[in-house]
Amino acid sequence: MTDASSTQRTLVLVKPDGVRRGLAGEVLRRIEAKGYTLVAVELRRADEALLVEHYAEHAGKPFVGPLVEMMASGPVLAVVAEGHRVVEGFRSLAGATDPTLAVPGTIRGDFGRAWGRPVIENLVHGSDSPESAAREIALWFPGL
Ligand code: IDP
Ligand code: MG
Repeated sequence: MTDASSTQRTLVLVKPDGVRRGLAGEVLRRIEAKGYTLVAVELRRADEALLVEHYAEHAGKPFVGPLVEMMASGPVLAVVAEGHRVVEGFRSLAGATDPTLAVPGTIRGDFGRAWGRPVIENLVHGSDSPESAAREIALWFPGL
């Protein structure tokens, strides 16, 4: 199929814990090995305003302060990946939010664990719907 409906994009972030662990390349490798296309890749530091906007759905939750602080603690690898059903596909590659329970074979299941800190460190972010993806890509890559 070559119609526009077959093309979808998602925003992936290798979070600072993932970059610190040296897993940026591994995450890109898994996205490419699964067959998705990289559209944009940028290593950058996110400022607080961007992160608060990015996590707007979690505003008011007790972990949002520690989450924004953790996300600003070092560089993030921001990635736009493309392919039919890539939003669901990357969520499947990432695994469950809780890295203790994430299934081995997933990024979080293979490389993540609990550290007993106020925010769950789970290495990657992936948009949770096509609507979230459009909103998040516009935030992180306004030029795309
Ligand atoms: P997701 O990243 O799997 O989509 P969300 O529920 O959107 O999970 O939460 C965003 C991020 O906030 C998570 O990836 C994790 O880092 C953190 N987080 C989510 N729930 C909790 C919690 O209950 N305690 C601490 N941190 C959390
Ligand atoms: Mg989410």
